[in-house]
Amino acid sequence: MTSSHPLPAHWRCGSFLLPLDRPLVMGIVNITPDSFSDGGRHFAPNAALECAQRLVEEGADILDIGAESTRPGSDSVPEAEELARLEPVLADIVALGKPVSVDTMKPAVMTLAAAAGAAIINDVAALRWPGALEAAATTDLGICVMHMIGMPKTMQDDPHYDDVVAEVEAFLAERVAACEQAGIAADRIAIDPGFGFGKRFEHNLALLRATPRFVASGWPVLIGVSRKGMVARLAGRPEAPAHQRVGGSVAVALNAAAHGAQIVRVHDVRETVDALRAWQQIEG
Ligand code: HH2
Repeated sequence: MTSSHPLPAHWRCGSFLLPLDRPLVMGIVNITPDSFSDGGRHFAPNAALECAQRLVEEGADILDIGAESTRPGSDSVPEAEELARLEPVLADIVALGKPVSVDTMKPAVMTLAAAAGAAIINDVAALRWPGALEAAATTDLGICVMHMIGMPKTMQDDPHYDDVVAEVEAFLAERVAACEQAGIAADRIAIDPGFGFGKRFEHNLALLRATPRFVASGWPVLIGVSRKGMVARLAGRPEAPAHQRVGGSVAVALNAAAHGAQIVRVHDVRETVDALRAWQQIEG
């Protein structure tokens, strides 16, 4: 990626200007029956709203709402179903007053998100679906473009790279350029290497270690490793179930923030906020 782009002071996300001089914690709310870590727990609208409220109380800077699981092997959810999961609850979550990110690949869902007052489109397909770039460009929302090989159904089928960091950088640079060409202002764009999306453990680790390189590009960097399999491997307990990956997840988030990542996407908001605050106090 080019290093000539100067990091803006803020990430412009609809009516929110999110500061980029301290790590932002993005709390995950999955309105799905099948997410890898919390599938089914927040599927009912009331449960989703309660989860969002709790994450705000715990100190989340951003709420990321997903209505389609993208875990390895998952099937795509039909558009009508994804809309039906979000519609009953999105406006109520927006009303909590925090910037709301909607985790989707689908243009119709992006349009719904903007209409409901969301602040960010978080697209694991980096606006590559037909109509997604145009749908995002007609909004004033912040955009997170993430690297993924193929689609979740098949992305872990023998992923291969000659140089994973260079290839992910090149992909993100191309998607950022596509966003800018479509009229999305530079200060609306953030990038994400896409941990676990078409990557083996070695690829994920190389990308994590390259956090300073991504940060040097000048685009705000979002890191999403929370409770993923790589955390269990890093912690030396590869068999640990998702709910036992909290300590490792916090350590990785802290490491990413210490290397300059501006946004960490996490399930365990309280623990991550505590760790980041303690670290910041020590650093002065
Ligand atoms: N990871 C997941 C979903 N969305 N978005 C970004 N930008 N970066 C990520 O790393 C990322 C993401 C997968 O995690 P989760 O939402 O907890 O699980 P599921 O996809 O099974 O709902």
